[in-house]
Amino acid sequence: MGIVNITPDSFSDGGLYTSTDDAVLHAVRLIEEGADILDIGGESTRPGSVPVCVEEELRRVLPVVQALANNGTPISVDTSKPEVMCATIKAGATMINDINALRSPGALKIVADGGVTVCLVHMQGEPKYMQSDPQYKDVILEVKDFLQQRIDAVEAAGIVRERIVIDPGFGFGKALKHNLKLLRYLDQFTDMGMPILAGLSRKSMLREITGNKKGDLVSSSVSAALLAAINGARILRVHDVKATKDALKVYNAVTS
Ligand code: 8Y7
Repeated sequence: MGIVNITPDSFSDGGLYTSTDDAVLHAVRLIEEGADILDIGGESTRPGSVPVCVEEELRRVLPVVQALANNGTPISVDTSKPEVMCATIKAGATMINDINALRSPGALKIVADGGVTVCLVHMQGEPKYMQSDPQYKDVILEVKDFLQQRIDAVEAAGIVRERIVIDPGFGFGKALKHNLKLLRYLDQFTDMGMPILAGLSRKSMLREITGNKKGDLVSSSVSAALLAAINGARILRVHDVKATKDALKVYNAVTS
């Protein structure tokens, strides 16, 4: 799964490219690099980030989904807002990637009625404060319990099992030790019976481990993605599609 982040327009008048053009060009490049799914997002959910309103998120995301939908590569939309889910599903998105796990009022029904896939992500707290002091007694058990509760709610709303993906939510209200434990024991999520998605790409835990700066996290991201795959992840949410595919080719060659 290749990440397409849409940033605010840096220049909406007179610039060569708008954020829409930039995002579409980037998406096409990720497809060429071998992405099987694109994850399109218009609101930063990084730790400490501040939410944007529905209108602004739609203004960023919808034209990009419209440009890319129905071209053969499935489109996932990274959003927690029911209005954004509804509009992008109508425009052809086939997956909703929700770090809030469809807890926003109305979200369950929109995804059920749309017949699309959902990725349920675990998060402790909310993006603004989630990294201040995350606490767990048993991180694996607590994340599994939360995901099982959300699976139950999602199934009760009429979303079939075949359309549910689970994600422990690396970095979402987790200290380094929690992230490491989740990655090490990721295979303990396989008995929940749903495909596991892992998002580790360029996350701050990799900065903590390597001591590297933001611009120097490709090798550590690929390593983490490969470990996640070995431990049972079926979908890898990454910025560096080509590098990650190369690592997976080596893994597949050795194991097949
Ligand atoms: C994840 C994610 C982000 C993740 C899923 C970042 C939107 C933060 N991380 N979605 N989104 N899983 N499913 O650093 O780990 O990319 S945003």
